[in-house]
Amino acid sequence: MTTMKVLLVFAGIAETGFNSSGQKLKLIWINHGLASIAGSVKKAGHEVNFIDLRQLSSWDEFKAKVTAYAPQVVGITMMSVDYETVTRAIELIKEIDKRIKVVVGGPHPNLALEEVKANTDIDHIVLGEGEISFVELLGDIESGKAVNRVIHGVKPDLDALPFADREIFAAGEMPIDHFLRIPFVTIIAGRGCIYNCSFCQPAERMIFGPVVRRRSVKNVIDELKLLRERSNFQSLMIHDDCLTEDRAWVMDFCGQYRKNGFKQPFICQSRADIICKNEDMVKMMACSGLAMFLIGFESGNQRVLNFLRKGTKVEQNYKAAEICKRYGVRVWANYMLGIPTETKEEALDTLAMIRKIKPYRASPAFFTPHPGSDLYKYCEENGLSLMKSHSDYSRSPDSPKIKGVDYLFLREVLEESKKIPLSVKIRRKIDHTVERKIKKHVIKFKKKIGLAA
Ligand code: B12
Repeated sequence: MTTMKVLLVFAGIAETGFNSSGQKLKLIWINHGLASIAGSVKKAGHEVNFIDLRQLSSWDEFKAKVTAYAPQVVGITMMSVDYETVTRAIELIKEIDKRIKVVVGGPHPNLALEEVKANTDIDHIVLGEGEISFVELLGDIESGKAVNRVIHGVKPDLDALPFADREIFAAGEMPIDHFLRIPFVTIIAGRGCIYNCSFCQPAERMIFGPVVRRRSVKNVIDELKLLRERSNFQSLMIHDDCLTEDRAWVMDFCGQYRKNGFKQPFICQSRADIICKNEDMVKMMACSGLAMFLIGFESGNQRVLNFLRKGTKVEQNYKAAEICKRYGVRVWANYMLGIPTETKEEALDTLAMIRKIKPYRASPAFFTPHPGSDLYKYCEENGLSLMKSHSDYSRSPDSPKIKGVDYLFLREVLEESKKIPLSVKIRRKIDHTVERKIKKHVIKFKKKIGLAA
C-alpha cells in the first residue's frame, strides 16, 4: 500500500467568518469528528494535512494552501449551517485540480442527502460515522476500485479507535467560562442521544443510530492521562449530549477520575429530570470535580415543554437548580424563546423561571429550526420558516427565525432574562479581563504559526 495525501478541512465559519479562531471562547474548540478521522487515517499509514478556516484570512489563502499541499483526497465535515462555506471550499478545490477526490461527511449529508447529492463536485458522501469507511474508501480510491458515491459508514467499536488526533489543531482550546483555567480540553465519551426532543431529533438518531454507544470509563481515563502528560490540562469539558443519562457510567467515571489523581474541574451537559432523580450522583460528581452543568431548561411553561417533547416538568427545572446550588455546581441555563406556538405569556413564564433560578450563566437563544429535527419539518409544513440561507441556522439572535413571532418583544425578554441579579457588573468586568487574555493568547498563537497578528 502506498501513502495517500489526505487533506481534512474544517469550514465552520458561517457564524464567524475568517480569522475567527479565539474571538469567542468556544470558537477555538476542536472538531472531534475530524480529529477522530485524522487519528484513524494516520494509523492506516496515510499522510494527513489539515486546514481550519477559522485560522485563515481569506479564500485566496485557502486556495494557496490547498495548491501547495496538492492532496489526492479532501475530506470535509458539514453541519447544515456550514453548507455555503463548504460548497465554496469544494468549488475552489475543483478549480485547483479536478482530479482531487472530494469526500463529505457530518450532520448535513445525513439530514439533507438529496441537497448534498445535487452538488456534482462531491465525489463521495459518507453517512453515519466515518473512521472505518473513510479509511476503506482511501484504499479503494488508491487501487482504482469503483466505489458507490454514497457510502453508509460502518459503526466503529469506540474503544478500538485511536484517540482524537488533537495535533492537527494547532491552537489550544479555550474554556467556555473564565473560572475554568487553561490549558482546557474537550472530550467526547459517547455518541448518540436517547431523548426525543422535537427541536433536535430524529437528527442524532440518523447520524449515530437509536442507541447511545459510550467508550469504556477506562478508555476515557486513558485518554485523559495522555492529555495530562502532554498538556497538563487544568479544566475539562465532556461534550456528550447527555452524559448523565448513564448513571452507572458516571459513578464509575467519578471514582476512577479521583482514583487516578485528577483534580481538574470538569463541566458537562445534563437534564433537569435526571438531576432531580439522581441527587446522590450530582453529589458524587461535585465531589469529583464537577464545576458546572449546562442544562437545557428550554422553557418555564409546561405546555411548551410538552410541545418540545422535552420530557421534563417546570417544577423539575426549579428543583434541579436548587440541587446544583446545594452541591456548589454552577448552572449554565440554556433556554429558548420564540418557539412555534409559544404565546407572549408563555415566553414571560420562561423569564420568570430564569429570574427565580438565578443561573450562573443565562444562555438564551431564539428558537431556530435545524434541518433533521421534527420541529424543522413542522415549520416547513406550516410555512413558518424565515430561513433564507443555511447560514441563518446559526444561533445568532439577531435574525428572525420564524413567522408570527414578535422578535422586538422577545428581544426585550431575552435581554431581561440575562440580567442576573447582583453579578452582572462584576461578570462584565471579569468578561473584559478574559477577553483581553484570549486576545493575547491568539496573538501569541498567530505568531507561532507565522500569521500576522
Ligand atoms: C460539540 C458540538 C458543537 C461545538 C462544535 C465545536 C467544533 N469546533 O466543531 C459548538 C458548541 C461550537 C457547536 C456549535 C454549533 N452546533 Co453543534 N454540536 C456539537 C455536538 C454536541 C458534538 C459534536 C461531536 O463532536 N460529535 C462527535 C463526533 C465524533 O461526531 P461528528 O462530528 O458528527 O463526526 C462523525 C460523523 O458525522 C462523520 N463525519 C463528520 N465529518 C466527516 C467528514 C468526512 C470526510 C467523513 C468521511 C465523515 C465525517 O464521522 C465522524 C466520526 O465518526 C453535536 C451533537 C453530537 N452528539 O454530535 C452538535 C451538533 C453537531 N451541533 C449542531 C448545531 C445545530 C450547532 C450550531 C448551528 C448551533 C448554534 N448555532 O449554536 C452551531 C454551529 C457552529 C458552526 N459550525 O458554525 C447540530 C447540527 C445539526 C445540523 N443540522 O447541522 C448537532 C448535531 C446537535 C443537534 N442534534 O442539534 N456544536
